[in-house]
Amino acid sequence: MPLDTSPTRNLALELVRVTEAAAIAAGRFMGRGDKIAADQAAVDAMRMVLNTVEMDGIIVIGEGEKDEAPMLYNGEKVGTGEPPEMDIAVDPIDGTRPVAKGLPNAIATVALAPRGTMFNPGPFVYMYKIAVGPEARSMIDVNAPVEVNLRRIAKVKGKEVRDLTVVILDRPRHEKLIAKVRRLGARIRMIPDGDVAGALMTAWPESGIDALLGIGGTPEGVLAACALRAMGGEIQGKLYARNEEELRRGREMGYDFDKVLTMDDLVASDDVFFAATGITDGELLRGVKYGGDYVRTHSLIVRGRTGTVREIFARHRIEKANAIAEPQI
Ligand code: VTB
Repeated sequence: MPLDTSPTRNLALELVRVTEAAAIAAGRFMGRGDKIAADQAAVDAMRMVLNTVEMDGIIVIGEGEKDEAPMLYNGEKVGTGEPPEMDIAVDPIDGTRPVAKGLPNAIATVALAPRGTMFNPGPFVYMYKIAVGPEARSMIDVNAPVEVNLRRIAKVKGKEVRDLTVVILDRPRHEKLIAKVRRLGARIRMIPDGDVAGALMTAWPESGIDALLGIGGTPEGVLAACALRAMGGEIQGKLYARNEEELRRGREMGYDFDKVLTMDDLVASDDVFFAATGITDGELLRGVKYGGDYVRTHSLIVRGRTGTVREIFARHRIEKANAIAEPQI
């Protein structure tokens, strides 16, 4: 094996430059009310830096179809073309609306895993999700009633259900779920977007978040699985069809909407790398900050094989940051 394919190389250390670039590019658009422009800037910056990473990468999870957003395309080749052969999942901005409005918890994310190991959701954009941190790993079941999951999570954490805090995307489709969680007495942190960050918070003790529940994007599910695999947490998913037509199409294409997607289904390797950089301030990461002659970023990077979680605070020279991100205002 040539040295650069050896498992001792921590690609996450290189990936952080990719998410930093995307965050710096997107950060300029905070509160400017234009989520498409923010996304475009993040996508361009991400592509530029991804192409400098020594790897033979293929985008498997490109995110963007659902929202008709600018995107890195599924099947797009990135990297220098040298080994190792990797699958890539990207979400240049998880939380484009929060960026456009200057709301919390928008992040730029990328994950890598060996070729062929990432779940390919095809055109199916939604899945049920339940995610927890390391303490509650293997206590969850996406098919079980919410009360069963919450009781098990509370028990293993030595708490009451009312001491739990659950992240749920603020969507009309979650009305019943929200009502149930309220009846059970747990606290809810409703988020406008950004369920990758929501899932990661469960594995981040300072966040105070115990679980993520509800239906969110499939790309975000795979990204969260890559990160949680490395951080020792767990996510389970199940594809969600919006209508009969989608269900029929899925079946024709060989997708099983009843199948529980375990961590191994979502990413079938421990050799996974994940990086995220904050765009706007949140529980997990600080957002991009501008000084007179520098830009500051805050990132987290994780590697599955060793489980090392690193936080990286960086100062970038303003000229360099501007070269990455000159918004077309
Ligand atoms: C979530 C969220 C994303 O998509 O996965 C969500 O994390 C699910 O879809 O930031 P809807 O928005 O259609 O409910 C995003 O909001 C991105 O679109």
